Amino acid sequence: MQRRKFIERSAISLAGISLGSGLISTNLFAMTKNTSTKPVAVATWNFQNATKLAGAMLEDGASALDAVEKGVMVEESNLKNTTVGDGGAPDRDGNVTLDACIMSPDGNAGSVVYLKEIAHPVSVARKVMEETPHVMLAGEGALQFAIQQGFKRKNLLTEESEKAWKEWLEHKQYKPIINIENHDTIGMLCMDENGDIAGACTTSGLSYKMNGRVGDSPIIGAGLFLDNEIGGAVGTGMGEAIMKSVGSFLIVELMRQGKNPQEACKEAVLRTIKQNANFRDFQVAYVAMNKKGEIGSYCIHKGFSYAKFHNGESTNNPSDSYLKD
Ligand code: SD4
Repeated sequence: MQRRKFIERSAISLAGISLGSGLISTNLFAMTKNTSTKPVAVATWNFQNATKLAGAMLEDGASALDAVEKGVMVEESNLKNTTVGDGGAPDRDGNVTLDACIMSPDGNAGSVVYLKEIAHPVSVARKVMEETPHVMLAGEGALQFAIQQGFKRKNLLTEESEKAWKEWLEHKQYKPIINIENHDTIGMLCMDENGDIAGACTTSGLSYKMNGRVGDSPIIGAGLFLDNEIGGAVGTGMGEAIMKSVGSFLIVELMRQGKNPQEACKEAVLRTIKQNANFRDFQVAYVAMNKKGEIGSYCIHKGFSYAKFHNGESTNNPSDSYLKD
């Protein structure tokens, strides 16, 4: 029987057997309560549908890698999410181009950038990791590879996103600044029953970006990094700032040096603030998990939160921020 269910059922039956003695039953229940931090799933923003799915899979014994892939796919399929997967906002020329990456506990990684017409770029990234000698495939080559692997082409520009893009075209204001109210990139970290960590990150990037622009999300070390001996980190927000500080790699290295996930995320954000005089104009946010299953997060602007699923409970957790209002 799967471990958590076993613990719950044992606790219930033990409590039942000892009904005659309140004291004994309480003690037995306390002894059998599951206090382990594993398994656990966390994701950027309030993507609880994604963490619930991944968390339920983990509790049923799935590997961190399978759970993290399926978890982020929830948002890739969500047409209301206009910065991930199907329904993602196009670039300024009307092309929907997707970036995604995945990392497994053994340190292997796969990534796709500027991928068109494929609704689940994270799964193509996993195929790159598992079926090729490479880490990253781009554009037309990534699309050809996906088709060879059996993925189906699909028009990802929905009526709504086309309409919004056409409205944007009327003013054509291109500001390489993220509206801090409009972040939807999903980065997720999962720790399975064995304590192994996997991560994934997937996005359509900045809305109305320049054609050819690639952000941090598919860059190993920027939007995602993990070391199964230490922990993992994922980022969201202004990709350019995250890339310039190799934020997720930095956080994992800071955890290696002894910082907890919260301290490490804060240090990475402080570096970005130091590096960018215009830091008030954009958001950068990180979530990190260490090998103990402890979670931390930090961001520039108030308003970021992370979703977590642990021990049957789904929560949305507001992050501490540098700017308080
Ligand atoms: C990017 N980091 O492409 C992504 C954008 C993002 O929520 O996080 N949006 O720069």
